Amino acid sequence: MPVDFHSALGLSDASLSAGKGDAFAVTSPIDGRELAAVTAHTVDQVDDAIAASRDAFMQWRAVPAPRRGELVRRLGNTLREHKTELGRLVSIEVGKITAEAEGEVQEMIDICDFAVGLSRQVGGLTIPSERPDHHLLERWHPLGPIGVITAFNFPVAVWAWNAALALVCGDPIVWKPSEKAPLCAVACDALLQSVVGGFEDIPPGGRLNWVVQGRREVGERVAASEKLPLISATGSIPMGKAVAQVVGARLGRSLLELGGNNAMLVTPSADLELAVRAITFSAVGTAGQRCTSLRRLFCHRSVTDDVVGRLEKIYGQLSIGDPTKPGTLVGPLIDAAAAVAMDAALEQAKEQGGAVFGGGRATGGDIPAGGAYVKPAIVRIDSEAPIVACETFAPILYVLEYDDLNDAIARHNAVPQGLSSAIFTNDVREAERFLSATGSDCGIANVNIGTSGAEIGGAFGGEKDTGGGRESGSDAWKAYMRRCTQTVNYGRALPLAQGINFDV
Ligand code: UN1
Repeated sequence: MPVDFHSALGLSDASLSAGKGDAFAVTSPIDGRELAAVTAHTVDQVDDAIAASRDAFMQWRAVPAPRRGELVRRLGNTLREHKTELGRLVSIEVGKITAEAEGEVQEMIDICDFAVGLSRQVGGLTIPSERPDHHLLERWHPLGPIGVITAFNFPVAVWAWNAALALVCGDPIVWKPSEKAPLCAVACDALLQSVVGGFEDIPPGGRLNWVVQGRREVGERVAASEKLPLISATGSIPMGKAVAQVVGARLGRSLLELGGNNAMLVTPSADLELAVRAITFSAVGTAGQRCTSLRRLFCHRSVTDDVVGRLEKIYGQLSIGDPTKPGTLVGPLIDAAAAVAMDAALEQAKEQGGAVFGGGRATGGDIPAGGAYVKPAIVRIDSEAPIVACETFAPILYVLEYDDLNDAIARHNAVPQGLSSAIFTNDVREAERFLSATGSDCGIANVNIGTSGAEIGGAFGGEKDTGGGRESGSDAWKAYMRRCTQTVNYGRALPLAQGINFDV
């Protein structure tokens, strides 16, 4: 067992080699060291998992929702107990700094708490009927097993957003994690299983979550299955388009969380001290590998030099290196290919007239060999430059100048993606313009905070190429249930709606 100290998280050899397909190596982005070998699941095994999830659904749907919430309460408690270990595994497997890795586990705990409360609130409306002695209402019923496809960058929280809601909504889960983060998936599954074990209302198979490991073909099998009425997928825009077509062709539901190209406006009245801190967290946090990472910064011409000057000073002092070391703010990119993609984007930016500060490899000092450590980059460039419309999953911040707020908002919205956005201003007119129907076209719009780091209480997701899905808080749970409109006649006559007369 290579990751010896994680036995508490269920990372046994048996759980890593449950698949009967090819083995693939899991390496740590910290230093390239091999952590474990994991075997992929065959498509037959995926089918078996889906069939088992369907059987579990037939039972779990009948368990009262507040009892289902009790299971999620226990999951939240075990996550509290294992926050440090699971956070450490997140750091080791995907390279997040400790604070962010533990923050990700906290996000799991938060969504569990939210879902527990929800388990007593997944009710529907009672609607006035136009007919006498009739009762018109809507009820929300469990939907079926849910297929969840996740990305490497939030290897535990995104599963939890889906799983906590799905479980209280009465739906088991079939989870295809990123092949770059299979260990996190095994650990989450084992933690859930540890509470499922002692739970009284569990279906006979003793399971509510199935992890299917592997590459694209495993995800494709999950997406194509008619037994999974909802596919919740997080990842790239091309992946989402492929999933949407497969799921749409079988008239399934998809909940897509795809790329972002998030922007912030800094206006003349902004508190620049606050703005610069928010920009730094959003642009270089998670080494720029959040779908909510800040990528475009629209500065009013009167403040651009000041903002850029402050940022360059901070960027010059960022502690880059081993994410598990206290004090590190920027860990490695997920792999060497991500660093090459960053280099390529910066090259294109230069060709398109950009002036680049930073970029390139971070080496020397305590920076571990074998990882893809990069220096975050700031690029002053014209907002019309084609590279600005592309999401590169790396810490590149394009700084774009504006004179007129309405023009800045138009340029802000002129990209294919529509996830997260922010404005820094102390002018209520500017803030309200940005938040209004004629302002930001994103799923998330903030005032005086950055684009990343959303709380779980609001619905999370975005418009346009971001995919339109909403996960986690608010009424996102509705995607995981089916709505049933019901009319009950408790009278002795049979009045028809719309006053239709149909005497026989
Ligand atoms: C993601 O990058 O896929 O708002 C999710 C945030 C986090 C979630 C990001 N709560 O940055």
